Amino acid sequence: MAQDTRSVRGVIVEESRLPPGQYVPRGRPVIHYGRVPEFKPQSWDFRVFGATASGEEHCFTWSDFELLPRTTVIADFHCVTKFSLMANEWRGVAPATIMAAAPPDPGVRHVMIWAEYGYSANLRMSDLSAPGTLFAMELDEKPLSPDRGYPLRIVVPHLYAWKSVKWVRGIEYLLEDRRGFWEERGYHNIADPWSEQRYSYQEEPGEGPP
Ligand SMILES: Nc1nc2c(c(=O)[nH]1)N[C@H]1C(S)=C(S)[C@@H](COP(=O)(O)O)O[C@H]1N2
Ligand SMILES: [Mo]
Repeated sequence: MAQDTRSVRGVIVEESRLPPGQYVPRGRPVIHYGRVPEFKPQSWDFRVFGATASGEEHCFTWSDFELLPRTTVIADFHCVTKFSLMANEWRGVAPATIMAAAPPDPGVRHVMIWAEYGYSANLRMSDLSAPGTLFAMELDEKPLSPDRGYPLRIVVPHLYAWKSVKWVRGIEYLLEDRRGFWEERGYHNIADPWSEQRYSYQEEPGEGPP
């Protein structure tokens, strides 16, 4: 069963509970595939492309992005390898802010989140607009460290953490669902930790692209 989400003086607080099969490790593991990319503020951009309402691509520079209003989310997150990181305080830009600046075509039900080096994860539009989902620039009142995704990562705390893409560079609006990096390599298309949607062989009809 999914957890409750509350809003306390403008801060989104996800109910803290351990999903089935998860444990709280000692320390705070960092994991990713490949190397930590270098941040180059001059050439960094955030592209919103694919099925936009206007048909045009929208591009934010780092100085545009830094000026967007920020909100705070306090939430746990759950890696499919079974560790969970509890009570993270993320601060950054709500997906709704990006979608207002660069709206999707009304037919868009899915998105691909793109990162440096071509890492990607697909999300349903409903997961992107869930109250706990955030484009985070800060963790626990400090800028993200390079290995946690500096300067920008998405956090999707209600799904397994491979969907919480670090070093994000854009959103692609999709008219048809498509699998991202791990979803193509045997992981579940939806990835709900509360029902242990770990692997693609567990998918029910309708939970993944045909
Ligand atoms: N760009 C990118 N983002 C990524 C990954 C990755 O390999 N590349 N790994 C994911 C996985 S599997 C997990 S568990 C979390 C880990 O986040 P953390 O290092 O902050 O604990 O990042 C996710 N985001
Ligand atoms: Mo993970």
